[in-house]
Amino acid sequence: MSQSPSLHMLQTCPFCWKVRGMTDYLKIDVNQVQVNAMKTKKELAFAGDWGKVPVWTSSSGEVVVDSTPILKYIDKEHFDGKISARGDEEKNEQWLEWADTKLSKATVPILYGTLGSAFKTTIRVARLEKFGFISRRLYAWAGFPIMWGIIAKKRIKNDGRAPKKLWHDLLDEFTAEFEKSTFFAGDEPGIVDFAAYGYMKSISPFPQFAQLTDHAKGMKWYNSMEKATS
Ligand SMILES: N[C@@H](CCC(=O)N[C@@H](CS)C(=O)NCC(=O)O)C(=O)O
Repeated sequence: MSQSPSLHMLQTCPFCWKVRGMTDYLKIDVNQVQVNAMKTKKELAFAGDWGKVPVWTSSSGEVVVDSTPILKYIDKEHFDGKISARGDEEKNEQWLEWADTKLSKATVPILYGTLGSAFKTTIRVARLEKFGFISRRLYAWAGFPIMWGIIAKKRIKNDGRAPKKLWHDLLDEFTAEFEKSTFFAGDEPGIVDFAAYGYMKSISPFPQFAQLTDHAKGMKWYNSMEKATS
């Protein structure tokens, strides 16, 4: 008897949300395994030295790492590659790359860009993720100066735009590609839609999501994705 596929994940990880959107859309029965945020290397040792989430294990035991290859794999295994076939292949590749470089870099600035937001995010992450008793407390206090003081500050400085402006510019750029259709890929969501949705969805458990909800076109698309995956 074959087992359900499993997804090793972190609750707040944007790359995991990409995969979760697709499995929800395809209504795949997935065994979600929440890894300990402080022990990713150890708990993911079965996947070689990759050491990051998401990790997908198919029902036959095949292990796939890295969110975009996982999306393609799931689509192929469970839906005959129909999702990837939606839209133009070359354009899809170009925009997958766009999502994985541009949108992926916009999540940290909005969540950790100011002292107050970084503090709130860290506390919430500490609550949502699986930690040991001590490491949860350690993370809540030590995580935020690192995320805010080092990583977010550097990204904001490199980009030059305020985190909200960055997101609004990216959503303008993205939604301008499909003015006449519901999704990037047309009337039904394609692979780029799932990638982009994952990054945006990962902000949704945090109060900073309110900074994105006033982007009308972005929210129209986001709500359609939400509906398609529910
Ligand atoms: N390119 C990878 C990035 C995955 C990634 O960076 N995951 C983070 C969590 S959001 C992680 O597992 N970090 C643990 C580590 O690097 O030790 C993907 O798209 O899946």
